[in-house]
Amino acid sequence: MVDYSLYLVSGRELLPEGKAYCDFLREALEGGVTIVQVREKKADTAEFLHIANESKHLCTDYGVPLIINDRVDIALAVDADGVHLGQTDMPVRVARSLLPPGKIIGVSCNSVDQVKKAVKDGADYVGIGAVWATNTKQLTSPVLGVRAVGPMLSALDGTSVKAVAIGGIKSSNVLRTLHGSVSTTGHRLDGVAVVSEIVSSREPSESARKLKEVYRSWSNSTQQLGEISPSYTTDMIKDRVADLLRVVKETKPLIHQITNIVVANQSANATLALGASPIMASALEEMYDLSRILGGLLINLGTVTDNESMLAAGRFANDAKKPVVFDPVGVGATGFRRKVAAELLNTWQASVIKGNAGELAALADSEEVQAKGVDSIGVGFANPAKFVRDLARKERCVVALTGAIDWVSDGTTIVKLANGHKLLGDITGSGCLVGTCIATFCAGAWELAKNEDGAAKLARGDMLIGALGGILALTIAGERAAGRSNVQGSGTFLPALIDELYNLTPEKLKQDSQVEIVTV
Ligand code: 3NM
Ligand code: MG
Repeated sequence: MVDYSLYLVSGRELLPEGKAYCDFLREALEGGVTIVQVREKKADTAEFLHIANESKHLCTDYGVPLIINDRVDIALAVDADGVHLGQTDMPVRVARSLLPPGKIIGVSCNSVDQVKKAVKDGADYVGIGAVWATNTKQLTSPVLGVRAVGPMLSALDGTSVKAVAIGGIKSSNVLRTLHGSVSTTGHRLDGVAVVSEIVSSREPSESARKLKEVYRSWSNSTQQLGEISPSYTTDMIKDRVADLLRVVKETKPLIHQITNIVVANQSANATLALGASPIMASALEEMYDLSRILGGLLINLGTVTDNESMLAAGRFANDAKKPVVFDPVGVGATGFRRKVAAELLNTWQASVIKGNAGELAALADSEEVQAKGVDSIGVGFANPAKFVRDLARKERCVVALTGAIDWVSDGTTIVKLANGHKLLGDITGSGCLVGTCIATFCAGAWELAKNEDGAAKLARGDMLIGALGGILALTIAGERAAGRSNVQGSGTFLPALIDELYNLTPEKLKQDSQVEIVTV
């Protein structure tokens, strides 16, 4: 059994000045690298052979397999454990026929078709990349993004072919990479491959150790989203949602919102009404500081002018294991919004994605529901329960589909919520207010879990309950506001809605909520 978990690819040109190759490799092995590939793009044959020999001795000392990039002759000459082949290198079948039995063959893949072909050709593992942008290699194919890895892993279902991701993987994004790179069938990566993060480090053993530690805690974690999740009952959901409102009122978490000009004021008021504290900040320079103190982050795509801040805020929030709620307002409306949303979701891991049918259909590349601007057209999905469950599995987070009926799933549990009132559709930004309320309840969930070990998680806390709580709070407040005798229409409804959020109690929330757990 080969351990692919921390796959080091060499790149001598990246060594820090004065660092000898053999010292570097020994330190990296000491730090826990589990497999080594010697990649020499500029060396002539004699030099390549020399480096391969030195590497072979060191790897043998540590019991770590040695792979040679591209050159089957060098692999044979040093009795390496295998070769790694690019798409334009020697075909797998030819390499297999030249190598002794039992040698490892890996193939670089940039698409599902390439993975399928590698499997058919008899590869032992695939290197999936480039997952992130990198300066280490002149890329010949587009950067994949984390979200493209899952479908490639699906192509390995039912085979024994292993997979590592490569390209721009650092200690700062390795958990995001591992968490995001899972197929909807639950197929995960077997490891991560890195060049610069270890090679250009002054302390390669420390860099390796850090990466390995993240991999270890992630692979040991049992609470993977969509795999094993707590089994909920409707009473449990109602109790936990009520608890979150209590926690929000007690702890007054800071809710950082990068949102649009249309709803900023009412979103800030809704946050305050729930007992939390809003900050509507969007300057790039303050994103880091805010990530240290916030309880929840909301990123709302309503007016896209702050993409750099949105990227940074989400990364910092992931790093601090805080909830990130993404509201892809009008994402189907323009190519630009689609592009920004994809970039955001490839960079950080959302904890909750909430949207209407048109928005979520656009995110999921589904033709089933169309949108006009920020509004959905038509009756919605034929099977909304299955839709949210599948999108949650794909995006590796909780998905909330809002409408007359709201559907929420973490990829395992699917919950149907029936609260709400028509007047919510008659004011602007009620969907955005749902996002605000979800971020606020998720902050409550984070608060409850902040001292738990979250080594393998992108956000601490039960984000399913956070999402349910946010939706229930707004829809129940909407019902209560609409029932007030002084509410004449949408104009008087909005302040009444804020009042009802202000007066909402854990008891009212529990009493009014219409929650149903469904299966597909
Ligand atoms: N292969 P770093 S990306 C060697 O996409 C290599 O197949 C890639 O280096 C591929 O960890 C890459 O420094 C370079 O970004 C990875
Ligand atoms: Mg090659």
